[in-house]
Amino acid sequence: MSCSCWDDSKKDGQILTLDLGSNQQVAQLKLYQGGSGNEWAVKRVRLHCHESVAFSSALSEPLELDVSTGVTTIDCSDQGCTTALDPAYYDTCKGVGAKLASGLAAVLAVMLLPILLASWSVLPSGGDGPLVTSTSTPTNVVSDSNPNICNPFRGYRYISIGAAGGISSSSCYASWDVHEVEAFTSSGQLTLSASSMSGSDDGYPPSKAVDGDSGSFWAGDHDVGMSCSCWDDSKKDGQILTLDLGSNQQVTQLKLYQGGNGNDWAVKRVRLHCHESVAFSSALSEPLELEVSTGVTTIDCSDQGCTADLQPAYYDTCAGTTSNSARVAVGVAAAFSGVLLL
Ligand SMILES: [Ca+2]
Repeated sequence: MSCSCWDDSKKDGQILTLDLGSNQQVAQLKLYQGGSGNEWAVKRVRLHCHESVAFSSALSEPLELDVSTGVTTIDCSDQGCTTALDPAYYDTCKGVGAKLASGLAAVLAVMLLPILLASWSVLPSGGDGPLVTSTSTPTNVVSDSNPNICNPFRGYRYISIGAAGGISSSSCYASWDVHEVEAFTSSGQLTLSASSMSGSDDGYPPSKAVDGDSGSFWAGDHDVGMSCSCWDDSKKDGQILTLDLGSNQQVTQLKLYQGGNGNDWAVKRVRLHCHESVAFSSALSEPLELEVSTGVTTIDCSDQGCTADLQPAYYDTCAGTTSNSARVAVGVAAAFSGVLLL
């Protein structure tokens, strides 16, 4: 975190998540750092609002604001957020104070509010309904400098795959199994390493998802509960696997292997997140959400967006029915990231 080796890819590289216990309308947040002269205080933070432990960049863009080395009081209302800094803003990297902080934060929040409202208005209303296609409307595209839908072809170091639909196992506390993930560029297959911020079942670490053996698998933490019997959309990204490509790579193809026909621990839908640091940075891109096969899902990406091929065809793990919507899923995924490239 030192200014001596800081670059912006480290934003969200250290991140603290607060659990409010339940959905709460927060009127004030107070952040206490070590105070004037403290060498471990940052000058700027990002606030992320989310409904599940893992980041959900579909829910909101982060609010980025300058903070005090001492106490920063962030007051929020339906008009946005403003800050009061005590002591005043101090540039921890340059060692100088400035007075721009509170005004800037207020402007930022007000500018972001219409964007947040636009995002919320197209969120699924709950349950496990059809894929939400309305998020492909260009309302989420703010400007060239702002995020759009994750497209691994654009070149990122990390791709996270989050569960976005339940598994057929009837036990609520059963977890998602990912047997293997492969990633390719125009030069060939990449060597991947994997981790999970949502935890793992003992004996089934994330490395099992990238070991070249489609028989071995990563099993997510059972505490999240992926079963259709207790699924709700707040669990999207509740189990998530992060792939490290080693360096920034333009991925042309991703292959996701689940346990196959009849496997009780396969999900019917996933979210892809593209990011530059291990912790999610929702400023980089919205997730690409798509239906997947219980077997092998091949996701091809180009500068036109991504399409998916499902072998076997899409099976609704919650309803227990196979449908022709595999083709729909392909179309939706294509439109989904294609429209947002405009
Ligand atoms: Ca494996």
